[in-house]
Amino acid sequence: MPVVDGDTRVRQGDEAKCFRRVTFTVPTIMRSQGTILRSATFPCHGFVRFVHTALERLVLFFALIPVSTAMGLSAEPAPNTAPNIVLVMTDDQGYGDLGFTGNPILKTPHIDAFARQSVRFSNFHVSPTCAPTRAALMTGRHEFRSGVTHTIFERERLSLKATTIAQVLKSAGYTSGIFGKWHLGDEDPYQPGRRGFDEVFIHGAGGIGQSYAGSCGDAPGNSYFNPVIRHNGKFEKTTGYCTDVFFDQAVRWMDGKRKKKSPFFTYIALNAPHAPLHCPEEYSKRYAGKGDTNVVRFFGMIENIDDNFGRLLAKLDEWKIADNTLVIFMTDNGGTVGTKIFNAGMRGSKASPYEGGTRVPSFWRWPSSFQGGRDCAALTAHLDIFPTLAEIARAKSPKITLDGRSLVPVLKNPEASWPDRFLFAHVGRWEKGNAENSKFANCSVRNPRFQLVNNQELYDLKTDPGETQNVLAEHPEVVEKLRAAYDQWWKEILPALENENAVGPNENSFRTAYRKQFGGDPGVKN
Ligand SMILES: [Ca+2]
Repeated sequence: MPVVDGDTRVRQGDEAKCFRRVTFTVPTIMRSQGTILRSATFPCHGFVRFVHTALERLVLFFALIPVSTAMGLSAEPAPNTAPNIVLVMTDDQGYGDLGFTGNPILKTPHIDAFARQSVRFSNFHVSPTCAPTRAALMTGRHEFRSGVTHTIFERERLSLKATTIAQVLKSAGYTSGIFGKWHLGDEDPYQPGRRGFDEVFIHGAGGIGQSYAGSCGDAPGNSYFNPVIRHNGKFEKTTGYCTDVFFDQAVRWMDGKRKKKSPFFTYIALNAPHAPLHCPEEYSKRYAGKGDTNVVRFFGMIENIDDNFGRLLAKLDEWKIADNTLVIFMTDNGGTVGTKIFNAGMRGSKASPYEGGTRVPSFWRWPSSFQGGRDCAALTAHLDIFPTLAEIARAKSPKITLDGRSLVPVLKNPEASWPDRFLFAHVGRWEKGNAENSKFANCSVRNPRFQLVNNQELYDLKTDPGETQNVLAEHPEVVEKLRAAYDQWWKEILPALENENAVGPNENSFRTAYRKQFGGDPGVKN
């Protein structure tokens, strides 16, 4: 599978040069009920770009005419305006950490109600840890292809050659905002403001208050209550609990955008309920006596998320934009604290290559386009979000080889044909310099039925979803196919691991920026 990122990047100061070798795909000629019928690819060279742009506008003009109208038939009820997109992703909340999925203690009434209105992907997978999932979500490609093999030590940096979904949506007239956790590089060139996001309201590193050697670290001395947030490059002191702060800002920002009637992409990537387990007392006390201290706080953090999520949905109703807004709820890796209470029968948790490490909830609601209240058992993944959003937004997409595929067919019909596929999971996090020796360390490859773990365990997920019986010896032909796919994949990704020998700065990048803005660290007089 060729990696063509190098042909598609457009960096500041290099734009003219890049335009001469970029190939754009105009994804839509006409559409019917939101489904792209065919696409056309136009090479774009030098002055030809002007002609291309004019042609593209003409094509997009016709693309806005529904097929039924163009053919003189009665108009379909499907919306012609691009939907708003709101993606909420929580941190370290597992599949079982919801009332809807069967948790016996936790109360999540708003997310549960939302799930009942949604298409629910019941076999949806992400990466085993935080930054890797974000890399795959942003690019539609396995995170290793963008150099992300860890959550710290510069190995969380998303390659500057990568194209993000925010960049692609911009081509369709979207404005994008990120609220919460970026975790794909704290140095300025890697920040979301340079990767397609117009509004950036984030903490640093993988969590509020974190600090590691090198670039990865949050504002010095930061905490979950009244956190300092970096807002479009400048630090701001906020008031309140982090999750409330992120939702508040997202709602404020969306309010401004919806008044302008321009489509927006809101990416709310919470740091909660990731440890440290700091929770507003009013929430933790709801679970007093129902688990150990960590469980009590963890569930309290999730119920706080649930209240905020309900508040967000109520705003969409109040603004009368809920019908044409795609809202997605998901989490970023397998369960953590909550698995001791309920893990939905799965083996493994965060940072594990088994089901419990990668299978997460994934609920999608877009009332004006597809019917909710249905389950989809197709083997799906975070990799699929990029092509799905690009198609829904009718965006032009750079000619990139993606690992994901559009979910539009199964959103419209959860029983639609969905060809078999392989999904690859690798926990990464190997010792520096040890990538080549880590091929079979904490990894799995799967198809819709079988999962091969660490090259030596095979599980039949159809008959054994808890992965208790190694049936490797009974299915040599299955093992052979999975191994061949994995070998090919590993061969492809090794050359892309560009961060393995990266050297970070002597000081966390956020700390440097903080000191520059305020003239010193917190509590230090200058
Ligand atoms: Ca996480």
